[in-house]
Amino acid sequence: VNNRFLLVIISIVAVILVIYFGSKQMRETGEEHGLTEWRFALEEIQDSVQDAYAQRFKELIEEKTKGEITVTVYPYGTLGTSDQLTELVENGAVQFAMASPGHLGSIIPETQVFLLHYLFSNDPAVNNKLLAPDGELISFFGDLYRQRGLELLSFYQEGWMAWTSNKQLSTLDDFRGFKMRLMSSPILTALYRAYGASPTPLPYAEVYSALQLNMIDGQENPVFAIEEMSFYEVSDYMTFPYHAPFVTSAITNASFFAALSEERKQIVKETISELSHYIFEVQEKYNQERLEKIIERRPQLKISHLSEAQQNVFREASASVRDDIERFTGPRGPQALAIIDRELAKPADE
Ligand code: 6CS
Repeated sequence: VNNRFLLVIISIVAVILVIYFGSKQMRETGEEHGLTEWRFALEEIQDSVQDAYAQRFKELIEEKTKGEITVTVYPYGTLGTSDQLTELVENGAVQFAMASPGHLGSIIPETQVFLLHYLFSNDPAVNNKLLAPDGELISFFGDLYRQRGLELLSFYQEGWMAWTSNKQLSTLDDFRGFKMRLMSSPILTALYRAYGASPTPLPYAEVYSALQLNMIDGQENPVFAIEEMSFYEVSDYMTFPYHAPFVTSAITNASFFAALSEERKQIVKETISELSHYIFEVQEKYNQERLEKIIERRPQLKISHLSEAQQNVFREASASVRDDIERFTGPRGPQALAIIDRELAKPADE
């Protein structure tokens, strides 16, 4: 009787293990195991730039696979914070997501080079070329993402970040003791500390109420986000320092991607390449239209642009962080920086 009991227990455990590992495998390897729904998780809400990217991705993938694959888009707030979305892709529960360097510092520290101030060109079209899916940066970072079980599909910009605040921010003096909300990557803390501010990392979803309750004095984000998250309602000033565009990456689970047929891989790559041009135009349009909306809805918001001389003060104050980049990124950070500098120094038509 005892032996029979043991056998039953062993069989039950075996069935549970097979179901568990089978479904894990299926989540990770996708198509070959019959996965016909691809999940795409965003760090932003509906009608954002990331949503426009994912919705177009959905349309193109469903069209190109003749409906064999459906893509379900999960906007911010439905599956977790930015860091949690990256984890969901790492463990295969979600196939695609956006992952921004602002939140990737502890996972892929090298991505923090994108957060340096006054690194990019003043011309967003030049930056778009630098970040293009067929560019050197994608293959360089591709290896680093793969080490984390992630396949890097693309980098793209979502527009210049503006500061919104409860006081005018034009000088280093203005930042003294200023409680600045930042995304979670450590280099951002170092940059704002170099300006004399008191950096406060917080998840995106908590920024509005933190501004409203005066737990923070300001934050930075692209204009479309300032509009759709209503940050302008709880800020008196909006300043354009032209210090950094918001950069993000589109990612997928590496073993899911590796298990796709060559044809499906090609479809994904082709779609990503089409999206590079599309999203550049969308972000320009959204940022422009929503700035108009903000001005209309809150005429008392004081909007200013830092002059070149004012920008230079911040450029110089941020240089110490750039010089110390390896401390934040490890040895491959300076290599990434060298690629960026080299590409940006090339004449425009190359
Ligand atoms: O500030 C943030 O945390 C977020 N900002 C934008 C524009 N997109 C996602 C990101 O997590």
